[in-house]
Amino acid sequence: MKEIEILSVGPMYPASLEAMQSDFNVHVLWQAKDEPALLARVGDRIRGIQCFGPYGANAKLMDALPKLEIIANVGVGVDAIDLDAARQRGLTVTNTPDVLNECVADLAMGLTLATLRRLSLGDRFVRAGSWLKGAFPLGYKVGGRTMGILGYGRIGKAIAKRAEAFGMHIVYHGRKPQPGAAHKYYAKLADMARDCDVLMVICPGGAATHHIVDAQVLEALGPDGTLINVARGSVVDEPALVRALAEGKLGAAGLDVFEDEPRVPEALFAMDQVVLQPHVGSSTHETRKAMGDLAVDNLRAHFAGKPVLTPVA
Ligand code: 8YV
Repeated sequence: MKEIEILSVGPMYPASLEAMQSDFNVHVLWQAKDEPALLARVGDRIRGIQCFGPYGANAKLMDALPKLEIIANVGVGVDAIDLDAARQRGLTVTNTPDVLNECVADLAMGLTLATLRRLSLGDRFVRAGSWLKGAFPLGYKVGGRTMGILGYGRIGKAIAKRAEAFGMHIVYHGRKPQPGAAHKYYAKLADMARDCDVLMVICPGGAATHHIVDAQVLEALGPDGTLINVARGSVVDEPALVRALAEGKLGAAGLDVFEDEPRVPEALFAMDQVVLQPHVGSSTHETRKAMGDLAVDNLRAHFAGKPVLTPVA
């Protein structure tokens, strides 16, 4: 397959990149000093793209690659890929579901614990020598609280399993109730927010979920409520979130994702009730390798004339 030319538009795990480079002729756009020059030079020979999360593919890029057949994303979320444009051009799009469920769910639970038990603040307290001057303020018990899961898919269920092991009670909201689900369904997000202590955001990003966690939902979650977002920043109205936290209308937040990454609203930096992470849900050696390898396997299958392993519907 060495004659097949692939464009790598975003970083991937080094061992997976090496595997892709050993099978294909890979042009690494994200390492190029002059991206337009690279595109102009190789664009009309590229048959596959490998993306990564926010490094997606828009219609303009697809137009610059007239022989493009497949877009293989490293990541489950495909909101940075223009799926309509891909469909119109008859392109195959793949992602990397399942292999990241456990690590994203671990981080979701970690943020829940860190926020309720104030772990980051406690760490800062000890380092600053403040313990010598007095006791650390109390946190909140995890067990017995209700977690409302927005997006009861594969990762949502992996989070539910962990939260239940910590003694939490689970409810969920999505477009429709899931047959045979073990947990109570809410048709309205604001109703679930009113009834839960921790709102866990783990639904896909994109137009359909843009700002569905708005000021009304945040106020329903309330001054004793905690928002955790490990999905996409676009799902939450970020200015409304900052306002609700500043005004005490929302209790606390644990955030791994933001609307304009890597830019994070500076107002959050001074808030002790907020735990911040740099979009690291899937960032472990094991999972990033599994994601990269799956993307490469999708490319291999496609160019061998076989069905791809994990197509995006
Ligand atoms: C990636 C993710 O870390 O799979 C996804 O959709 O959000 C993560 O696994 C992310 O895309 C990189 O920023």
